[in-house]
Amino acid sequence: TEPDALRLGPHLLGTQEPPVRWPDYSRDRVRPGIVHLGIGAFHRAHQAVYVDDGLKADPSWGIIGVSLRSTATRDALAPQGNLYTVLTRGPEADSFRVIGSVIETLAAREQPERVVARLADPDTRIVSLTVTEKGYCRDDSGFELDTVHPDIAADLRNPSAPRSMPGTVVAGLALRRDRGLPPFTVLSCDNLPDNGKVARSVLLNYAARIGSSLEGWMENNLRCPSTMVDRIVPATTSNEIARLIEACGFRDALPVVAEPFSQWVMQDDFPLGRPAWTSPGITFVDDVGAHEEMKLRLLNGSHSALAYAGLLAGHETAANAFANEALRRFLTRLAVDELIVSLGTLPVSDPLAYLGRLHERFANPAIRHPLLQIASDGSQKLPQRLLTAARILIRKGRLPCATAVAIAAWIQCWRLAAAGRDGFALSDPLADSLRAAVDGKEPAAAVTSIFALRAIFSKEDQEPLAGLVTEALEVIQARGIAAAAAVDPA
Ligand code: CS2
Repeated sequence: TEPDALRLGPHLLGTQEPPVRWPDYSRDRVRPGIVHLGIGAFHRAHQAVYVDDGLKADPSWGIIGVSLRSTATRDALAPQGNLYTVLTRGPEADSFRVIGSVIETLAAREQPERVVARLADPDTRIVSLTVTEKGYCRDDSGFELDTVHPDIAADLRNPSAPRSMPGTVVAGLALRRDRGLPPFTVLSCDNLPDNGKVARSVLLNYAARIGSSLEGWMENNLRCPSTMVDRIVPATTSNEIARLIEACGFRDALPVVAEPFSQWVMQDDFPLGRPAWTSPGITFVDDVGAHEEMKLRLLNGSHSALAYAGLLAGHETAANAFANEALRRFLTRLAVDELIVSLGTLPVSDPLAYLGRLHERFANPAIRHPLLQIASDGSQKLPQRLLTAARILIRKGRLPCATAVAIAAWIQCWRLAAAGRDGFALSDPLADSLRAAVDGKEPAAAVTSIFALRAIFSKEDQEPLAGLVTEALEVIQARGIAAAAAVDPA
């Protein structure tokens, strides 16, 4: 085992030379201002970096990072004084930055009272969220709370030791109201259209179950600005840990790895204030919708298509799949002929330039982004990434042929997963239903049962979409993904 002196920690602050960039503020002065729920790699490579940027100007916005499920992040970060490194990997060079904005990490399953106490603390003025799409516990409408969700049912029985995001946030809000404190601002940073509205809606639905006066108080006082977040952040592996020992001379048990690009667009609606956010990646706008839709469809829609088609073509990472010319052409056709066409008001003047930059990001060979990671939770991602575009195109009288190929690729991945094929261990909260829907079925029957899943598809999603997806699935089955991807629009 290595001596502790090698481990990243506060003892290294102020002693270190380049290449590492260290906090430019005195960490002793940092006070808590934000509680973040869902402290995974994405938060630490995105919002926590922007918060770090603002601490020199205003040290009152330190982050208390909470994991709702696991203890791994707390166990890795606490011994390092919650310091960690962002390893930014461009096509040519790496850069290293130690982030000090996280000042405490908590594991909610083990310390629920401490989490709720932190939420109810007057210092807490923002509660930010990266709990993934499924963390909102939405029902089939995508907007309301699923009150029969097992975590929600458990929280309603035992509201003081919550497990779900809505249960946790509302437990904090209820205490604040009892103490005469104003609500914190809830800042959703998940890849959902109108993420602020969705957050607000599930929180109000949950509160209504606790009592109508709490719901009314939240209705009048709770602010949930919407945001669009963007940075490609694959899960950390032992490679990154080794790279830091080699380049920086210290051991960080949980660094994050990310691409150079980073962007955050949000509504400036923070009644209790916010950090001094002046970083170039941040834009404040009144209406985040157009930014979010463009990003969700062009980046995330392409990403999901690349993941399913890439897995079928035998690739493991996004950059490898993107180096496959047939897949690259397919993604271009998908975006240019269908996804861009589906968008209303564009927040950029040149969508093709945006797409070009996106494709450069996908091609970055220094980022090893596992396709299985992107492919996970498809049931939660497909609607806003691909289905909305298909529906809009159909309404415009056009056939979403490429989008149908992407949906068929997703179904084929589940057929292979159901058959136990190696490399198709897809994770999804609806895994059982998806497997049952496709297992042992021919394409047409598989598509019919998949389209009957109301958490994903609506009653209106029938012809021509189901037919196009069936045709594409037949081609994938008979001639492979490359053949399906090459088919030109009818
Ligand atoms: C990806 C996103 O895993 C996924 O589903 O599409 O995490 C993507 O990398 C980010 O949204 C980029 O901002």
